[in-house]
Amino acid sequence: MKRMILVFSAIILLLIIHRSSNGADPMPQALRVEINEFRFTMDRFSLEGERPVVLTLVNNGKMQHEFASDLFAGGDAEVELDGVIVGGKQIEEVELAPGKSVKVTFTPQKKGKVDFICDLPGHREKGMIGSVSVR
Ligand SMILES: [Cu+2]
Repeated sequence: MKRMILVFSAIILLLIIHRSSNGADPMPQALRVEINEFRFTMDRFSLEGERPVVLTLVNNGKMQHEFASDLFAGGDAEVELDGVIVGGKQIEEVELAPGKSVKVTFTPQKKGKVDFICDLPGHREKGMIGSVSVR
């Protein structure tokens, strides 16, 4: 009986190891980008393609800013603000009022370098540009 329990626990252990290593439910990549006048605090970063990303954007500035990018292209994205979640395809930009933060969940579809900018008039020219490299 003792032996059976031992074999049984070994099987359970193997199942657990197998589950955590087969990549069926990968841990999302968490990322936080703060925004102010006129920059993104993190303007260069890399992500793994085809693995979910939770991107938190925080507008610490005194003006409206946005995060516009092709990074979200080609897949589903979910935007969460104040407990409200809006999902959809073809999200191109997220605009934030001063003091607001938002969570964008998406999975990068294409590998390579993708830029992001604040597309409000004059903001990109003042330095609101960055790039992500998707591996
Ligand atoms: Cu801006």
